[in-house]
Amino acid sequence: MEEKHIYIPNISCGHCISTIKRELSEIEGVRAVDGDPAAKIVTIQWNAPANWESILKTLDEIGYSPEEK
Ligand SMILES: [Cu+2]
Repeated sequence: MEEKHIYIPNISCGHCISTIKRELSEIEGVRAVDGDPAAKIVTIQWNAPANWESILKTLDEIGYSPEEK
């Protein structure tokens, strides 16, 4: 299991977290997505076949790019 905590500046409320959860959960292998709207931090856990590149691509597509890549 891989895990990352990422800072996403575009997060402004719980709906943003819900959108990120919904979109990332569609990637096969993503196990858990959790976020804190106040801190703008999202925690993602995944196994293969998901990988960081596919997660990052989805985040970029939906407008929630992490600050550091
Ligand atoms: Cu929001």
